[in-house]
Amino acid sequence: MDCIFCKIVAGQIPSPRLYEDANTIVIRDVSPQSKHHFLVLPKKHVASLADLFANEAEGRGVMGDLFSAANAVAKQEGLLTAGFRSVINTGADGGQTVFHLHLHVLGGQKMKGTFA
Ligand code: DGP
Repeated sequence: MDCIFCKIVAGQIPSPRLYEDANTIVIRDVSPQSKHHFLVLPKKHVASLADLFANEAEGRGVMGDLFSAANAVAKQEGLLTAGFRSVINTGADGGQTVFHLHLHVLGGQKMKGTFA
């Protein structure tokens, strides 16, 4: 499968890992939209949030993994007290450009605006 995030998970494309556990890695976004901008990726390929919940139990598990990793990396990078934003873009109208599920974690500055 030609998936850039699968290649990062497999180590075929080098990308430093800020955090890793059994099911998840966290990398820096290549095009940061805030002072800190991380991407939380499930190691197992799933295209999007919409696809993930084709299996309800698996969906619940993966979302728990992603938010647990997001919180861990926010703590590690010193964002917990000041706060941060977490975002998942889903599909064309959601602005998703890479079709391997990922959770954006943005912080290190006061976020403005919320929606489009
Ligand atoms: P989204 O629009 O939600 O699908 O966000 C995809 C994000 O992925 C976008 O902010 C840029 C980032 N990105 C794309 N390619 C790469 C890459 O090769 N490495 C890293 N670290 N980030 C990437």
